[in-house]
Amino acid sequence: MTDQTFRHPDQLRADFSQALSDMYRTEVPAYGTLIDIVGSINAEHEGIRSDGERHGAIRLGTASELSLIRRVFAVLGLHPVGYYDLSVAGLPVHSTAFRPITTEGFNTSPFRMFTSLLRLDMLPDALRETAETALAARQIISDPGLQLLEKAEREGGLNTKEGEQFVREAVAIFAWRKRANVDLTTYRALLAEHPLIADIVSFQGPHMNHLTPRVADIDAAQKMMADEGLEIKDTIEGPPRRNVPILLRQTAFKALTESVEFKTESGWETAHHTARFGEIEQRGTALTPKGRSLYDRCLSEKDFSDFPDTDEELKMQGLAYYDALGKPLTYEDFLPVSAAGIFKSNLRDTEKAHPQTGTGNQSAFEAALGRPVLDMFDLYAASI
Ligand code: OOG
Ligand code: NI
Repeated sequence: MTDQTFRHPDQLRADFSQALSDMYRTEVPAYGTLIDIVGSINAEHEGIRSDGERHGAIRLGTASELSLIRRVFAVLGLHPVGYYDLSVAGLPVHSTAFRPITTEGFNTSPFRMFTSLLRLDMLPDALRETAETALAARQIISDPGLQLLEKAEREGGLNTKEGEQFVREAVAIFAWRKRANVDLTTYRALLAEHPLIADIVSFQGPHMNHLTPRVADIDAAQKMMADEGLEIKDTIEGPPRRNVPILLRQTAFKALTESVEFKTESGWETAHHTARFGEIEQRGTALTPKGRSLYDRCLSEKDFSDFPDTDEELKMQGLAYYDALGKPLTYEDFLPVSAAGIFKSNLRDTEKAHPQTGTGNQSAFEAALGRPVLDMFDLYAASI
């Protein structure tokens, strides 16, 4: 007899988040150090939702990869929220954040995945063809993974055993693969155009770029990271330290240099790639559209003295969301300017070589995704 009870998507996501963390810990040992630091700080604070709260970041190459990942994530109760245009910062990607959209979902497993898609339209013609050929040659999900995905879609869920297999196959999509998908000359040409392009196009799959535990006090964590000898970014992205934390503050340690094998006519040759790192985040109160425009203005003027810093004022001026009991809502999303800073902290000096910026194309992103992204403000407003 087979088990016909479906494992809940929130539970599958909890399994997925834990398995990704276990994998990343073996792939990027400094991430283990980060987990230990964050664990010791969070143990002294109340109100952090769960020990296991974290987000990941992945970068996809094609529209069909994005639509496939949207389907895989739907089985895990992860839904696309928001459109992030990184081209304004000169980066050839645009993104969304896959995340839970209900309070129960966040309580069971507060996992998010910042998901970027390469803007092939921003590449010069010759390189675009090279990239398209390399990307067309890869299949990022295994055959058993695809069969389970189709079964979940057909039947409306997966039982415990199928769920376990599906989580294994889903995690495998984001594993590091040492062997490149292109030869060294092609890799170097992609790298010369933009390191982000090389990172997305050159490999057999979309390896996870970083995994980010949520910490209760990011300033304390930053200091402990430095004490542990991790090479960290010099600035914390987002708002300054305040009495009432708002939105999101983030910092990262510098990317590792990893060896990669490139195919030659007679075998394999080794070279190095630098892309994967660890990040920490501290989350504060979600802002209303009015609060968000004030934040954006303060950020561009680099002056937060006008931003109220008590719950009473934030509430009275309609700048932040509070629930019926008066408790602040946590910001569950990301910030485009901070995201650009996180991307760039690991792209060394490429800005000078690539000053050209682009414009967003949300409709192309949504066409690739296969559905519109959800509006974060609608979700916050609906949950109070
Ligand atoms: C994503 C960078 C953005 C964040 O936390 O804002 C990001 C990437 O590097 O792929 O993860
Ligand atoms: Ni991140």
